[in-house]
Amino acid sequence: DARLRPATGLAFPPGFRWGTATAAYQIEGAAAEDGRTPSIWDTFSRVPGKVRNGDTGDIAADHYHRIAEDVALMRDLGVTDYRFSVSWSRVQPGGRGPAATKGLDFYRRLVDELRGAGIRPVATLYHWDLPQELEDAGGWPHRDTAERFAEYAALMADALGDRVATWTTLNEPWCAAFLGYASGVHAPGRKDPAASLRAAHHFNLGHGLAVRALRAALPGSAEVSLTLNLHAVRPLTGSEADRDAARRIDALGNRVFLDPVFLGRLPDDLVADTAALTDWSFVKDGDLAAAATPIDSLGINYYSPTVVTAGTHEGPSPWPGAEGHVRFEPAPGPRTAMDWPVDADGLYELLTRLRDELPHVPLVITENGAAYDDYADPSGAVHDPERVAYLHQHLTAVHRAIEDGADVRGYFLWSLLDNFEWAYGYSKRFGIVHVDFASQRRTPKDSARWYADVIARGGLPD
Ligand code: GBH
Repeated sequence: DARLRPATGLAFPPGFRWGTATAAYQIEGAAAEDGRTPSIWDTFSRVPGKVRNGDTGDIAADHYHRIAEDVALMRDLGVTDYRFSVSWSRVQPGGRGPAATKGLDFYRRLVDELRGAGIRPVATLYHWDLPQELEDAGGWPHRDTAERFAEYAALMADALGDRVATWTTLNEPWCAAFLGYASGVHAPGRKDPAASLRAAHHFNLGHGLAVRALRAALPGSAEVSLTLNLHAVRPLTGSEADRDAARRIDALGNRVFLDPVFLGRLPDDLVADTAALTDWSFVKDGDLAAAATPIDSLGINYYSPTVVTAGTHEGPSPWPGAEGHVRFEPAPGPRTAMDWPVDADGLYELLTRLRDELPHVPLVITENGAAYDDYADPSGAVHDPERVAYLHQHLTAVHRAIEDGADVRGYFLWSLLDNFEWAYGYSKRFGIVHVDFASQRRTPKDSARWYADVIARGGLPD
């Protein structure tokens, strides 16, 4: 490796993967081009009041038409990897049946451009944009959606398996199940806690069936993963009641996915805590074995910790059954523009917990980053000092976890570009590259230069 090693500061292991991350609906635009049919986010973003300012992903960062420019930005950053997601309804309109050639061609061109720039493509199959037709047929609470997802995974492996070796099935099934079907702040906007638990199970099942499909279609060298937004849960005090509140949120936020996927079982306490909502009879023989099909690494998205105490919170909440038992406490300290607390210790806590609980599973930070209101000076340069500080703190926490034995293989910064921030529309900017959404002009921020320097050194400066 010809890279400079830091003379001082914190060096990361050789071969560490340095990346940026995006998602299809957040950047691509071209919502109705080349045969793409609507996803639940196209529908949801048109429901008045659901997305700030009535924003949609119709145009977004117009990435669909700007592959060369956006890959060139990444080449300048020096990233080794790029994590993107595939728009299901672009490659398989309606979510079933034959592939759309033009949709697949777009991803082939993207991947070829990346490989030409020496950047490893990391493809996520599902980043929340279910084809609307599948939602109309019942969505993720409906078992058939898991089967459709596995078919789509097979289709993608056939189409791109010759040039993509790293695959992620789902991004953050917690958000998709509980923000989508329980609190309703994300698409499809349903407020049905019992349905959200069915959705969570069908995500686990769909993930496992997709892993099997990918394994069947791909050469043995393929790496298959799952990305979870694990919650770094802390009880406010050491009291038994607060620790029980933390246990509940750990079950509903973490173990609802970790236990099926890594242990092939449902947490007993989760089943007990949700007994008033469901008897879990939709879990069929063999489902948990399918969910537990071995994977090669676990992706973790981390933004901030979750502090809880015994109490109550209002529904419709994304924590089915916990409303009468748990109160969420704002963590102290500084906040990002999302009003999320800045607390890198939470990332260290998560990584060392996984080191202890899943000692043989390699870990990858598949998202970390922050929204801030950056500002341009008269020369046009875009400054984002808070983002640089946030990234520095969190990479320091990753380094500390690695020193303490966590097997962390890579870090993907969220996000390459300012983009469609879901229910917040374009009002929140997570990019290290500024996007002027009127002109689509890209301007790397100070944080982009900082990240390029980190990558070039293979670690953090002092
Ligand atoms: C990710 O989700 C998504 O994968 C990505 O598409 C998105 O753009 C990015 O993050 C930024 O939002 O109430 O203060 O404890 C983030 C999932 C779940 C993270 C809720 C923050 C609550 C923070 N989010 N969580 S707080």
